[in-house]
Amino acid sequence: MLVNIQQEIVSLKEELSSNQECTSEKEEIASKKEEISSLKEELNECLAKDKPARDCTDIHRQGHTASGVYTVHATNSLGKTIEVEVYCDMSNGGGWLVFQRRQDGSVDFYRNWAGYKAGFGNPAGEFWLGNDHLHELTSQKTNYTLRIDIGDWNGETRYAEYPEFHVGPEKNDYIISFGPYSGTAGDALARHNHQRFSTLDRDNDVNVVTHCPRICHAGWWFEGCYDCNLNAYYYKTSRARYRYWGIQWDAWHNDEYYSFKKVEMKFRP
Ligand SMILES: [Ca+2]
Repeated sequence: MLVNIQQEIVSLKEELSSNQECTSEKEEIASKKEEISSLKEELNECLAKDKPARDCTDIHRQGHTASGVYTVHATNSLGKTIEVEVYCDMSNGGGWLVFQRRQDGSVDFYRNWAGYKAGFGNPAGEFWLGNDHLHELTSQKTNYTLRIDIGDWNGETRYAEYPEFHVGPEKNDYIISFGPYSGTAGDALARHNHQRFSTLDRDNDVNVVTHCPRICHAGWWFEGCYDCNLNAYYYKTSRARYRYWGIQWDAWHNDEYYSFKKVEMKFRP
């Protein structure tokens, strides 16, 4: 009897020790797996460093954490790689490619089709990046998020975000498209989803009796005409002199004579 028990103890001990081996082996495998995944990450970062940046998220990944003007690469309609100077906003998680800014009225935004196509102003100040670049840059990855930061004359700022942001090619009049709203500014852009771009010399809006760009003094994705008009006249006060001419976001300060103080439009993957 005693011998049996002793034998059983020995066999249990053996089993235990073999299990411990098993456990330590598992631990070793797990640690190797971790090592491999960290090496993979390192390799990817290294490869990304050598690749030209396609947007501000690539710039951010390359280790640039200061907001400012950077050069990104895009492919134009002829399939040629081009360099584009953009402003990268590294706040709010970083990697935002800014394509529009209003802040002091130093740049005239009442431009024709060619002006909006090519872009105007300076990325470090007030500017429009250009509709061709918007099409090229938003076509590179499948899901860019559009973010709009707006500041009023009381010093308050609010934002609106829309996933799946894309701007179509010139042959379709730069149709804008995006997904559902989130944010704090309210949704004043939904009405403009899938609209064509219109300028003072090209009325592509859906309002057959009104020339929206002229009435609203802007180049924009007008519908018939707007719930927001962010390229309008810059007033150095909250009160617009002319109705519809102010920088407007109807979901916040819903007043046809209101005009906002600061706007930035940007996107990132
Ligand atoms: Ca019209």
